Amino acid sequence: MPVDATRPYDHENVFAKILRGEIPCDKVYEDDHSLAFRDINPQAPTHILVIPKGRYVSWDDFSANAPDTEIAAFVRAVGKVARDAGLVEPGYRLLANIGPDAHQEVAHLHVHLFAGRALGPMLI
Ligand code: DGP
Repeated sequence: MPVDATRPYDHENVFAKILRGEIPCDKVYEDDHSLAFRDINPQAPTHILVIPKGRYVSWDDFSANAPDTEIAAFVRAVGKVARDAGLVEPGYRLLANIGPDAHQEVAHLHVHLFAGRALGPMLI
């Protein structure tokens, strides 16, 4: 069920449980502010989710409320995950679903990183 990204943070969302270690994940990267792990239902040969460790529901919440250090760290983490996975060439796609119209299913901000095949034009 898509989430209402304007609601307060739900501490029982699945990524909050992953961050607390209550649910396992296939981790590919972690630093003080960010965590990256493989999507449980991959839509491409490489499908990684990158999340800030802070409790943010949406891009709006994150960009308005996160300290600059967390925002910078998250942007750098996404870039590092792509670089370390060798994806800069031939390329990759980043996507963030925010709110019900975009079918955001998990109420913790996450960026999808898709790669590993020619992805074709983006269809929305
Ligand atoms: P979105 O529609 O952007 O909110 O996508 C949420 C993604 O989260 C979806 O691609 C599946 C993934 N996902 C949901 N539950 C889990 C989980 O428990 N573990 C992992 N690794 N991914 C999950």
